[in-house]
Amino acid sequence: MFATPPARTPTRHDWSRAEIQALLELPLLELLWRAQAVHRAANPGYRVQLASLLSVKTGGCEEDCAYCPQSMHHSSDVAGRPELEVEPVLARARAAQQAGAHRFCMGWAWREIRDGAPFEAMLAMVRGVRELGLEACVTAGMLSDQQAERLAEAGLTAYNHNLDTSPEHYARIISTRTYQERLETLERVRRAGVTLCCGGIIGMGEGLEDRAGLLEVLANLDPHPESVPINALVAVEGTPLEDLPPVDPLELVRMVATARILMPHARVRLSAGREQLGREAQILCLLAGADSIFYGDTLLTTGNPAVEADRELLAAAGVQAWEVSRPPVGA
Ligand code: SAM
Ligand code: DTB
Ligand code: SF4
Repeated sequence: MFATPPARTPTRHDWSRAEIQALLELPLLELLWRAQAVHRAANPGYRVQLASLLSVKTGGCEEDCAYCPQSMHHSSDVAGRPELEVEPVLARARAAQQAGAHRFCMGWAWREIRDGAPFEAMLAMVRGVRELGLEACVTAGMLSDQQAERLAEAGLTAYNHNLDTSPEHYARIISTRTYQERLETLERVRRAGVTLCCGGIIGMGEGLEDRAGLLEVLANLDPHPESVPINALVAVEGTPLEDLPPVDPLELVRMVATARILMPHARVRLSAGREQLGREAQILCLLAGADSIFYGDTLLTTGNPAVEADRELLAAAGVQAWEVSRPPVGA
């Protein structure tokens, strides 16, 4: 006799914006209670996944994303540094693994992936990260079907490509590529059989209806993205959004909780902006159903809490990280 597998929590792909906005506006404790109920049913044996980030190609990007310090359109354009080579990237992946990371995410400040030596290097990095036993994620802008297929062959676990905000607010944030192009990139990644990491940012001057609008597009993708990063804007000097006030931490908690209710089985990743959050607000995000964080003291170009601080955070919350099989030091 085979044991019956546990029933999956039903998932919907027909959410209306009004329904989502009503969730975002629930009394906070009611929202948290509902998110916890969904989370506990969908993700028994809750553990937090630690994902480390590395910027392989930094700065000088031709896109004009208003939040991004790597855009060449802004005075913040971070000091362009030479693109990292395969071996140093794999050394960083090994170090992240030693520190306890389970996923290694590599970023390129590109509008789209170009063929040639940098793409071959990207494929070698993906193969190397997978050989270590880590999940490998790449974020590098738009791609072709063929590039997506080659990344899949190299063993890529996930491709990160965010929708960032609602279709309506989007034009106020980015003019150099369309929402539709982003959706097409997501489709290509799906077709190639690579899992999707797709989320957005709050704190970019959007209204509640825009937050609901972003979640509406994400939750109505079928299947849902396997990973949903929820970022709070890191307002970097020199970007057009530099003067925006920080988001109220409880707004981030609401966003995480609503994402959890809408996408019960997705990994909801508490992403940029954690340095501005207190310990208690981060614990509320975990309670709301976040089951992953970026781990390591830098995101791509901006800061993130130190590894020790995150270990203390998880200990204070009484939450365990995923177990990682670590290769011997020096391997
Ligand atoms: N160039 C690629 C792209 O745009 O897809 C990959 C790198 S890009 C930096 C990855 C994501 O980081 C963006 O889509 C955005 O959601 C997030 N991001 C960038 N700057 C941010 C900021 N200042 N605050 C919060 N999130 C940010
Ligand atoms: C995501 O949604 N957030 C991460 C990851 N995916 C690539 C990036 C955050 C970047 C924050 C600004 C910076 O460090 O440059
Ligand atoms: Fe370029 Fe990505 Fe930054 Fe936009 S978010 S400017 S595409 S690196």
